[in-house]
Amino acid sequence: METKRTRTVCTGCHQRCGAVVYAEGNRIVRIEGDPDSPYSKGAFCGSGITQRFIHEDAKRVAKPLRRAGARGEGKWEEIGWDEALDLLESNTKRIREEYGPEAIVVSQGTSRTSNDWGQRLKATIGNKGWGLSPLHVCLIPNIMPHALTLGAGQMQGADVANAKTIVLWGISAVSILSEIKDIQKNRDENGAKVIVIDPRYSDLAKDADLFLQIRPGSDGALALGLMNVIIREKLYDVDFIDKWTYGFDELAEMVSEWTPEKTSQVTWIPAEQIVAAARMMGGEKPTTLYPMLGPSCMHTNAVQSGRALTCLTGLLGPVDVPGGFMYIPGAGPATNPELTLIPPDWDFNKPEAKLIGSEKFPAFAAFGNANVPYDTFEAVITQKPWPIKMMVLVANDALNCYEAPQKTAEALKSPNLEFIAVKDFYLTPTAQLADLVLPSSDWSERDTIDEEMFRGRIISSPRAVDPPGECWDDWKFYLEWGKRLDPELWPWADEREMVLWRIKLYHGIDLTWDEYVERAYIDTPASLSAAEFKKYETGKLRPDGQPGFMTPSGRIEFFCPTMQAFGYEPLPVYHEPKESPYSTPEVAKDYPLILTTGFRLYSFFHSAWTNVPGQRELYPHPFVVMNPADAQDADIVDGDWVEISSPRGAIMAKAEVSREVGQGVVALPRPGWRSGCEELGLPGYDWQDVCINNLIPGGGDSTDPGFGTAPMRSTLCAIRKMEG
Ligand SMILES: Nc1nc2c(c(=O)[nH]1)N[C@H]1C(S)=C(S)[C@@H](COP(=O)(O)OP(=O)(O)OC[C@H]3O[C@@H](n4cnc5c(=O)[nH]c(N)nc54)[C@H](O)[C@@H]3O)O[C@H]1N2
Ligand SMILES: Nc1nc2c(c(=O)[nH]1)N[C@H]1C(S)=C(S)[C@@H](COP(=O)(O)OP(=O)(O)OC[C@H]3O[C@@H](n4cnc5c(=O)[nH]c(N)nc54)[C@H](O)[C@@H]3O)O[C@H]1N2
Ligand code: SF4
Ligand SMILES: [Mo]
Repeated sequence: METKRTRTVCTGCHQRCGAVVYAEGNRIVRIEGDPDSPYSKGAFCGSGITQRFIHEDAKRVAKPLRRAGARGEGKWEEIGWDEALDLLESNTKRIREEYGPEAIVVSQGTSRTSNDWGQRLKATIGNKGWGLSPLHVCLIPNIMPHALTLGAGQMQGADVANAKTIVLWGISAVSILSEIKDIQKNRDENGAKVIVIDPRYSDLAKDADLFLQIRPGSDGALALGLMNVIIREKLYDVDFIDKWTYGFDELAEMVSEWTPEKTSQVTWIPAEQIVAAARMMGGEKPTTLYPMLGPSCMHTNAVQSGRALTCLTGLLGPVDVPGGFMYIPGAGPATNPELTLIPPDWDFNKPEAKLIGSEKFPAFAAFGNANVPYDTFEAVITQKPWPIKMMVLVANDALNCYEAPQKTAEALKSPNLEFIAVKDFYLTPTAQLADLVLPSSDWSERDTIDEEMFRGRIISSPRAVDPPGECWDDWKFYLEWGKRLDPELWPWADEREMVLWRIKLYHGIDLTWDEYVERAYIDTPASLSAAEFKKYETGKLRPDGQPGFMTPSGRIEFFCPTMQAFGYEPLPVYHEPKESPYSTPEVAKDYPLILTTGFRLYSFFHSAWTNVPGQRELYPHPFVVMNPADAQDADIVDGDWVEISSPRGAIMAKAEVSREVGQGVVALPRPGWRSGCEELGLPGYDWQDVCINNLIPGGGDSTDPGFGTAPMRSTLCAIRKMEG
């Protein structure tokens, strides 16, 4: 049989590695990394390669399923897409008519390839923004400080290939696999230094020149302590600070109390390491900070920690130079108003915008443009501030995703929800509670386009094989649902037309489908502008063409008046996590260990793929990493089943006893091991028994004050050995 070769893109995670897929008929026979990809340069991981299994898996949902018994009973009837769309259309129209569009909440998990089409669909219903999404914990608390302090539309700006000092701050090797080659090359050829800041001695730490093992949730304090040394030792560029920053004197005064000794007490990092790190960052420049979820996304002090880190970037300036923090105009999340149908001046904080939680968490409404998750599930139960009657969850296993899943479950089981639809690959715990389950196609099976948020380059993504059964990709799903609601807003015949229309709209580039496929990696004005530097001098960062940054003062704002509008201090003040040995010693008596949850593994993407043998074999069981001293205290040895409890609840996992975490700190990885893997004879687990979010508080005062960020990476827990 003839072998067909297709060059496309793996969207198995946010790396977007270039893929070459070989197929015989509709069967994938081989997958390789594409050496021509400007990002991944041929790299490819085991998780991406198991696409072959996912494509063939007979257990995938391959046809729309309508609930046949009671909700959650597990009885289903296969139906066609026409009937499925009839159900969606009639429920959308009825509920919108009776209760208003805000009674319909459409959710979406982490960034996929259809984010902006999802927004268009929501706007077609009458709701603007993201609907529901884990944006309160996933990177947006980090993007907001980048916007406010540095005036940057995007978060990722670390030029690791050219920096002299690279600071990998709460980021894991898993999420930057495709950039590791650049870092290694830079070290080998240019002698670049690498600093890793993490509570875990991670794979990146193993290769670092300096590893700072930080107490979870104290990153803001570390940034202040580093700035203390940098300012005291004058390791900054005086001209740059004078000309391009705002509030330096106030910042300098504030950090003066953050001596290495005080910082050491708060962060648990030895004072001499803090001094050494500050000297390395301030000495061998350009220095580039590469923060991800660790420091400033999943803590009650998330936004202010993010502010402290971005102030450090400003202090270490100049920025927008090779090897520093780069500005990529137009590379932010897809927000073109013509596509999303959200007017550019739309105010998500006004009451008419109808976002649940916007009054309480004004910063989240402004930057997340979405309903606050916990408050939304509560609103389903109470039907206040307004009734919520319908949920459509696309690529979002809500029960495994959001904090306090007990609340999510109560909401999804509530009779108040008159209609629930879930679009996924499998009958996930969330899908099992639905009225309608819609089958989905994966990256090798769809004709769409990469839409990763941060890079600005077009990466074409044609299908290598046809999807099984009646699986539709999310683009087609939004198109067909949209057509039923307002065909004028959805005039395209298919996904290919949508792809080409979008490229024209976003980048002004006219392509035929064949050109799109053939050209593969296409530069756009946005990606090319990344090669221009010091754009703040030439006026290219501001729409008014004036020199300066996109902040109200036109400067990098150490002192940020806008923060006050959201209820925060204008300087990056450090606040202790709301639950910690210092802020709640009474809780720490019963729950003495600091808990960080959710670090990524080489296998699995969030709760997906624990059924896939090629992925599951690396991590057969749920596990928890704990220090030998803590294990010994509790009479636990490596491999024991243990119970991890917090004031919210308890879950179980196998103890992995290791010095990877320091004494007093416990780390639980992200997956929920929800599906069994028959091929390996390994079980699946209920979310009630193993989902890490059972331990995390939701709602009330348990979150970041302006953002609603749940403390997934800094709370308290206890561990005991399980009987038998
Ligand atoms: N405690 C704790 N909780 C966390 C985190 C943490 O670190 N700690 N991380 C948080 C973060 S950053 C995020 S982004 C969220 C992510 O949360 P989610 O994005 O909700 O992740 P999943 O739970 O895997 O659910 C995604 C579902 O989408 C399906 N899927 C995958 N690709 C597609 C597709 O193309 N189309 C469709 N229709 N379905 C698809 C998968 O099978 C899976 O069931 O989790 C958050 N939750
Ligand atoms: N294989 C795989 N890849 C993924 C994902 C996945 O589920 N699986 N998820 C994707 C998504 S949605 C996201 S948002 C990204 C996340 O990407 P990353 O943020 O890079 O990944 P994580 O491993 O979640 O967290 C990074 C590091 O933060 C550390 N950390 C924990 N608590 C703290 C703390 O208090 N301070 C500091 N400084 N560090 C801390 C963890 O130990 C971990 O090493 O990954 C993406 N890539
Ligand atoms: S899953 Fe692996 S191959 Fe696919 S994009 Fe992510 S790192 Fe690349
Ligand atoms: Mo995320």
